[in-house]
Amino acid sequence: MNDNRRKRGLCLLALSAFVAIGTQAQNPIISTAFTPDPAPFALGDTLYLFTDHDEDDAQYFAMRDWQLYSTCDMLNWTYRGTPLTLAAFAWARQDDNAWASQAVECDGKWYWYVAAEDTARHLHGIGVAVADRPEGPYTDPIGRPLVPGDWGFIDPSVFIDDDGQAYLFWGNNGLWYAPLGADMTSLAGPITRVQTEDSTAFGPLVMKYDYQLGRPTLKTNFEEAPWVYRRGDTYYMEYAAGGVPEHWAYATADSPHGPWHYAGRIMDEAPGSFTIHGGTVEFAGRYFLFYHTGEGINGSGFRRSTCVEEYSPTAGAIPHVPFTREGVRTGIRPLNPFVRVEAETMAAGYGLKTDRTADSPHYLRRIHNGSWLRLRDVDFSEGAASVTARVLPMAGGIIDMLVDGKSIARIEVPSGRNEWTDMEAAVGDVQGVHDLTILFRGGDDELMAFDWWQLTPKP
Ligand code: FUB
Repeated sequence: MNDNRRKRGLCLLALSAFVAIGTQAQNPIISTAFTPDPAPFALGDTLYLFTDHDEDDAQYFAMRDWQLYSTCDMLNWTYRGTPLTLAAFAWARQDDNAWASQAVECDGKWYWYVAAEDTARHLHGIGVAVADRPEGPYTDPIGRPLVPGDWGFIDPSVFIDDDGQAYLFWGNNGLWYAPLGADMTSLAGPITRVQTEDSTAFGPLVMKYDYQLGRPTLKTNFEEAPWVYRRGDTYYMEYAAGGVPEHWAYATADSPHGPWHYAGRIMDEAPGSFTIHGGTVEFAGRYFLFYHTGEGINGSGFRRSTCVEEYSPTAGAIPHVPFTREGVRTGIRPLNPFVRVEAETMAAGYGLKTDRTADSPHYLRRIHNGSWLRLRDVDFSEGAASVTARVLPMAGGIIDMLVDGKSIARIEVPSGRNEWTDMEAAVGDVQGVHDLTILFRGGDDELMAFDWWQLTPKP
């Protein structure tokens, strides 16, 4: 293929992604990496999103580390690094088994519970890593699995009750729980197996293949991925149900010890993915349900992406929540561009990757001709005089900032300096709240890396 045809092909691909994703489209909410098994945690005005990580070329479960994102507005998401890898767990098999996780803050410390393969048992068990900040650094304080490997010991969900007692739930085709010690890194009581082969507790039994028995058998509707929380006096357990492909269901109880009562289906089978995993979080007085699908660009059942929907419970009941492209329609607050905005903050994007480190600064990389990102609800206020962007020039190119399809600023990045540089450009007339698209243009090679940008207000 000659150069012009290839360039035209690339531009058409970028344009079709732009059109397909649409102006308001939110889902999937992360486009720079695959982000299965989302586990949100709200603290103050920030919602942290802990996710697993499917490799870009995964053909089966290929998961080596865990990632962190955050938002203050529910529209724009910032990559906060890859703070935890299998290397933190000396007892774990160091290949592709960094499975589902959940993190919580408790008394100023962050506890991240993960499933990884216990080398002593050749089965997944559950580990815990601790940090002073959500971004880490995380260390394994006990140097062994908190829950040693066994059949079905995956998908930890941590829950702290109103009286301060924390519990760890987990399980695949079986559900177990145990109280956690005050240190959050020990078990404070025996492991209890919950009776899940009960249709009033977790929904009608279904035919599934039993790997231990080696044949299909009538089994629990509870598949995996418990997600436990309390609202008022009611305890909720959301979970992946029905065998594969999974749908999302829930049960309620009057106590964390049960008995659980099946309460219904929340979501249908996830498009493009035989698994579904996530959970509800309350943030800024609103309810958001996170889950994953295989619908990201180049997505599949092993390359899954986080999505989110908003819903309103009715008298404590969770409604059936449909999958949408739009996701969250109304943000919590507009984005302030007059303070430094990380380049890795976006509502949607195409043709971009982030670094894969725990240590900031984080930045956007693999920027090519036609790569773009979009921010929602940017508050230009009374207008901006100029924009500063910190970039690492490579082949060089243009950063074009567009509002309502019109260019408001054009930052020309020269080629070849290969050191972080602050570039400036004038900003045209724009006031009030608008979506902002940042489009990168240039030649065939990698154009630059991009760290942050910031507007200066009109004097
Ligand atoms: O991501 C690996 C596994 O797939 C999780 O542990 C399950 O919940 C399913 O999402």
